[in-house]
Amino acid sequence: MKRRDILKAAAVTGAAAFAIPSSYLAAAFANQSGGQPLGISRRTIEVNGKAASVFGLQRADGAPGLRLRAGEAFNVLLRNETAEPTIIHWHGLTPPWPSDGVGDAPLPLIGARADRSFDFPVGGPGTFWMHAHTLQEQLLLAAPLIVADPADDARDEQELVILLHDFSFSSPEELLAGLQSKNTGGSMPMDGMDMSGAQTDAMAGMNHGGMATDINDIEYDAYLANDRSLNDPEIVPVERGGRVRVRIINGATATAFTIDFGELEGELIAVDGQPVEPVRGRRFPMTMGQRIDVRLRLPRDISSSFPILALREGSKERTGIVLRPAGAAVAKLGTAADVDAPILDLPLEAQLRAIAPLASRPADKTFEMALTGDMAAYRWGLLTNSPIVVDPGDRVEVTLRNDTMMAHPMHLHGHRFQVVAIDGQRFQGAVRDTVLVPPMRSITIAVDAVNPGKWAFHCHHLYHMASGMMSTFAYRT
Ligand SMILES: [Cu+2]
Repeated sequence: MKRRDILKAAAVTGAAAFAIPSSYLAAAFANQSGGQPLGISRRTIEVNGKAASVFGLQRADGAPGLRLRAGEAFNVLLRNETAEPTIIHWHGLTPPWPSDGVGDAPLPLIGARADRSFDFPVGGPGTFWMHAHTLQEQLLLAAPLIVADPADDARDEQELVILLHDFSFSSPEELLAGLQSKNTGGSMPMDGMDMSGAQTDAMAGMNHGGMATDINDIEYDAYLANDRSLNDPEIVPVERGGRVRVRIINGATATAFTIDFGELEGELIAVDGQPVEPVRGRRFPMTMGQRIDVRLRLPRDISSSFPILALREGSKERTGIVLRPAGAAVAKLGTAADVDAPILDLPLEAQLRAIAPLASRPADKTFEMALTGDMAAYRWGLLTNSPIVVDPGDRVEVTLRNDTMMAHPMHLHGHRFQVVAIDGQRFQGAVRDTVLVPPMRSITIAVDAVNPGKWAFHCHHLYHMASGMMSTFAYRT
C-alpha cells in the first residue's frame, strides 16, 4: 500500500485507521525511501597477479548481494552506478513479471546512472543469486541473494557462501565472436559425428557408446571462488567440532563443476534453495545457475585445514576456498589437479527427493521441447511442438529432450518446477529452477502456472543463450 493510500484510508475511516497493521506503515515508509540500496559498480580485482576490471553488486555495507529473511519484502533500490545500461535477474525468486530482470521482458535495461526500485514478497527461504541477464554476467556481474530461514536462528551453525565463477581477460563479446568464428566448417547438424570444427583439448568427453561429447566451450584464464583463485584463496576461520552450512552458487557462465569436500562428508540439504531429503556425500555436481546447500560437521580433533574445491568438469582446473581451524597450517593448493574431474551426469538428480513436492495431479498441458544445436555454426535453439502458452492454474509438464552433444542447464524464470522424469522414467524428484539435461537425454519437469507473465525459459550457458537457446513460458492474455 502506498503512503497516500494509507492517508486516504485514514481520512475515510477516521479513528479506525489506527487498526492498520504497523507492518503496512513500515512498508509504506520504506517505499518512500525506495528500499535498501544495492549498487551496480565497477571494481578492480586481481587475477593471476594482474588487475582485472569487473562489475560488483554491493549493498550499503559493501557486502556483495543481498541477505533477507523469509517472509520479508524484497524492497530494494537498484542503482546502476556504471556508465553502461544493464539489468539484473533475481535468480530463483518468483517476483511479479515486471520485476524479473530480463531486458524488455517487459521492462527495458536500466540506463547508465539510473535507478530501479523493487517491492514484492521475497517468499520462502533459500540460496538464490542475482546476475546480469546480459553478457555482463561474464564480467562478474553476479552476487549471492540469501533468504534466511528464521527457524535457523537458533542453530549453532556457521554460514559460508561460495560464489563460483569463470574468468577471462577477454571481453564476453570477444569470447562469443571467437566461438562463432572458430567453427567455419559449414552447417552440418550437430549429431555427434561432426566434431571437426569444434574439437579442442577440453572437449574430450566420451560416452554414449563412444560418441564424443563437448564439455567446455571456453578455456578461461581463471576459475574463481568468491573472486579468488587457488593461488590466493579465501581462508575461512572455523571452529573445531563446529557445524557449517555451506551455500554454493555456480555463477560461472559456461563451466560446470563437481564440488569436492575432500575428507569431510557433508549432507546435501537443498538444491536451488529448495529442501531435499538429505543426501550424504563428499562430492556433488552442479551445473551453471544451480545452488547447493551442504551441512558439514568438522572433526573435533584436527590439526589441518580443509579445502572445499570446485573441479571444472572433464578437466583438471579447479578453484575453491579453505576452512581453517585456529592455528592450523594452510597447504598450498595448485589451480590444477592431477586427474580430470568427472563429467556431470544424473545419478544424484535421480536420487533427490523434494521435502515439499508439488501436489500430485495430472498435467493440464504438456509440451515437448527439443534442445538443438549446430556446433559448426555455433547456433543453438529450443524448439517446442507448440509455443508454451498456459492458463493460470494449469499444471504444466515440459519434456526437455537434448538432441545435441553438449549438456544444457535449463532455467525457467518466475517459477519453481519439480523434476518428474529422467528419460521417461517417472519419479518425484527435486523442486528446482535450473536442471541439467545431458547430451541425448531427456528430463520432464512439472510446474504449476501461478505467476502470470511471459517468462524467459532458456539454457543457462551464457553463450548458448546468446546464440539462440532462449524460449518463453507465456500465460494466455
Ligand atoms: Cu546450453
